[in-house]
Amino acid sequence: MEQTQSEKKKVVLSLVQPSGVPTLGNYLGAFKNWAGMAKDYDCLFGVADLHAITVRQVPAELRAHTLEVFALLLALGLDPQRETIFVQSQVPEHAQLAWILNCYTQFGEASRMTQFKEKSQSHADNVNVGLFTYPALMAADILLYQADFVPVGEDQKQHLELTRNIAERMNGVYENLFTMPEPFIGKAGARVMSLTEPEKKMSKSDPNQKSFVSLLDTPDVIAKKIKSAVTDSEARVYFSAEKPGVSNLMGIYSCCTGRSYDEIEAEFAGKGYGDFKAAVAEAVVEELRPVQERYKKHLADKAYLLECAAKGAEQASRRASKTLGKAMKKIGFLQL
Ligand code: ATP
Ligand code: LTN
Repeated sequence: MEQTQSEKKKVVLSLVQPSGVPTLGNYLGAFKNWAGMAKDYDCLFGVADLHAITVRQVPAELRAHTLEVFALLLALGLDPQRETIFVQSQVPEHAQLAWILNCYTQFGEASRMTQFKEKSQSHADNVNVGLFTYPALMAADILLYQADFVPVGEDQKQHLELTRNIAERMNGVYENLFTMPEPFIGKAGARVMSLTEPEKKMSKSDPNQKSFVSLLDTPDVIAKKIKSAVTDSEARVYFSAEKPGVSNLMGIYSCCTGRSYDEIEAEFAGKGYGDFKAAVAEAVVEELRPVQERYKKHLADKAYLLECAAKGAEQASRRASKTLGKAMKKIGFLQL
């Protein structure tokens, strides 16, 4: 009975790049939803290390960040006994299906990806082909597991749309190959902006440390970063497109406390940015405290992390190989 029920559960999948220590943006935009979905869905979560090398990485740092992000996934409350938690490079089917999907992705549609355009500018010295075909690898991540829902921040919506186009195109040729995935973008925290340039999204690979709150920052550092966040000269707390800095801090405060923008405006009526920023900092510290405590515990136990990663890779590969085999057969590759 249990078995049949779990088989019927909808499949949820999402990955995060080990391109640095995850930020408050990753947490509010994605991770916070992940832990909540684990109970009701058949969930797979992964560390997208293949994606991370589209930008030059220092080998020792890539290895360390991969383990750190893995530990963070466990710290969110995800359970490796229940969810499949894996490292992308350990599951070769991802790279294999990605090649196939590359051949069903049009040059024009890949050229329209905002992330490609942005990263080509921010890494102008290394505009590699991997950066360009990044969305085909992401589509492979998703389609391999026949995912129904993909919880991501708003910045990934365009990649999801491309994934759907590829799936639809291939299903048109090879009936019933892939499940059509839906993005799952939580309202709160869908786009947390940089603290220093609030027109840009908060990003863990931003070279300016002050632009993001890392999930591992101490309470002191969090308070300092929020205190120095860019605001404006009109010292009044209200939400407006003309006040991106203050509006971003209100969004963060709202996510951490559950209060609406109206309630926040009322709370800080007649008060300046000093009081407001102190309250935001405290709310962020409290929000992250339990995750940080569990994270430190997990990171101290490398043997356990490696054991979980090995188990996750095996489970993921078993599932992924079914879809890959089906695709290879339908496309016409020789069957042995
Ligand atoms: P990088 O800085 O290396 O590009 P990233 O932090 O932007 O990395 P990922 O690590 O791949 O990107 O993101 C993991 C998840 O966090 C994704 O679902 C993404 O949509 C979400 N996310 C990333 N940045 C933000 C943000 N500023 N606000 C909300 N969600 C975000
Ligand atoms: N591209 C995503 C990370 C990512 C992902 C995925 C998210 C890689 N593969 C599959 C969801 C599903 C990013 O940069 N945020």
